[in-house]
Amino acid sequence: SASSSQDASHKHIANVREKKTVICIEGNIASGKTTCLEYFAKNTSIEVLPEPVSKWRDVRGHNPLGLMYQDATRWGITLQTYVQLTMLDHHTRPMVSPIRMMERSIHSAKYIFVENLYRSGRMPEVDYVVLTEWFEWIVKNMDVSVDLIVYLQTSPDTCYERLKRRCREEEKVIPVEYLAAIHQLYEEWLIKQTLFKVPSPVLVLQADHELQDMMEKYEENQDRIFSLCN
Ligand code: DCP
Repeated sequence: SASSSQDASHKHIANVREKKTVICIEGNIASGKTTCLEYFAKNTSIEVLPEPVSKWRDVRGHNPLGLMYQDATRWGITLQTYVQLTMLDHHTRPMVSPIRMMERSIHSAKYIFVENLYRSGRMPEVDYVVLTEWFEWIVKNMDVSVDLIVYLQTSPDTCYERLKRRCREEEKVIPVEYLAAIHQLYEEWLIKQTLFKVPSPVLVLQADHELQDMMEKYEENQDRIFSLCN
């Protein structure tokens, strides 16, 4: 009806007008993004949004993350459609503080994870195309802009060790080759910048160090991070 389409366009304008500074923490699986977010949640007053992985493991009693790791060809689009929705939700939420820090982004969901499923032959082209249409519509019509990407750069072997140590049930099937493929895509996207559009400046932090050293590194870089996104 006319009134509901008016409502929809009103929502769009509200979404686009809101001024916000958004920092995304990017990096491989088990690269230490959660620790980084915890540091900033504890030591600063910025808004911190962790990745909604608990939702991906339980949406009304279903576990699309687990299903994807069991049969990526069948369930990849199911998980990635839901990831895209939960990321859109994070990007468009009203700001409660002038600076927001997010774990990953709608951009890496598409450019890294969907791309990896497709390139490795585990996502049918029709699924890839439908997700791409959704993604492009969102980028065009919604504000999913980012002001700074902090890239936690690790070696796939480090991530593999951390992954085994944390022992998340769904992830037991992940081989080091999978982490190497994700790493390669991250490097092409954020370092070589040959893959897809990079939505913001990138700060690279070497993140192979132990937890305590990483905490110090975040402290050392805190001012730099905030000044880069002004
Ligand atoms: N995942 C996926 N597709 C996406 C995003 C994530 O398949 N678009 C998967 C990869 C992991 C799980 O979801 O198995 C959780 O994501 P992360 O690895 O980003 O979260 P972590 O908890 O591993 O991050 P970190 O260890 O860096 O804190």
